[in-house]
Amino acid sequence: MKLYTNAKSRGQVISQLLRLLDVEYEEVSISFGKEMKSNEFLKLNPMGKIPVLVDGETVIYETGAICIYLCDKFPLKDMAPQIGSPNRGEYLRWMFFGAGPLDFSINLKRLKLDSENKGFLGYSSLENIIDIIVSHLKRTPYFLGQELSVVDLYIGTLLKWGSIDGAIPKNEILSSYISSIDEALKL
Ligand SMILES: N[C@@H](CCC(=O)N[C@@H](CS)C(=O)NCC(=O)O)C(=O)O
Repeated sequence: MKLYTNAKSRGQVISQLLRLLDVEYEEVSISFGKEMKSNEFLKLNPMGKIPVLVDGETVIYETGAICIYLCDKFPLKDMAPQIGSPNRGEYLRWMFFGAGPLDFSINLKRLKLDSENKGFLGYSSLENIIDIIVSHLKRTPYFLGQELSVVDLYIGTLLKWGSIDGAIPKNEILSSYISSIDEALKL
C-alpha cells in the first residue's frame, strides 16, 4: 500500500490511521505546487491533491473515503463500526458531516467568503455546525460513544486545525475534546 501525502496536509489523518491500524505501507512525500500538479500525479488524482492511497489496483483520493476504506479493510482494530453494526449509520453521518459541511464551512470562513444563498450550500453555517458538534460532545467523550474511533481522528483533526488558525471560535468543550484526542493518539 502506498500513501501519497505531505506532512502539512490532511494526509496526516491517514498516516495516523495506518499507524493505529498497524498496517505496513510506503509513504511518498509529494511537494505542493509543480509536483502535485504534474501529469504523473494527475493520473492518480485529477485534482492534483493529497492524500491519495494506492492499494494494488485501487486508487482512492478524498480523506473521508480513504478512512472508511481502510477501516472496512482492517476491521480488527475496531476503529469504526462495521456493516450491520447498529451505529454504522451514525458513523457514516459523522464522516460525511466532516467531509462536507464541517470541512467546507471552515474553509469558507478562512477565505472570508459568505453568501446569502445558504440554500445552495451543502451546509447551514459554521456557527450552527459547531453548535451541533458541541452539544453532541457534551453528552459523549468521543463521537461514537465511549471509545475512540476514526471519526475522532478525522473530525478531531479538522476541529483542531480550525481552532488553531482561529476559523473556529474558542470553545471550552471543543478545547478539552481536542486535548483528549491528542492524548489518546499519543498512546
Ligand atoms: N477534499 C479533499 C481535499 C484535499 C486537499 O485539498 N488537500 C490539500 C492539502 S490538505 C491539497 O492537496 N492542496 C494542494 C492543492 O490543492 O494544490 C480531501 O478531503 O482529501
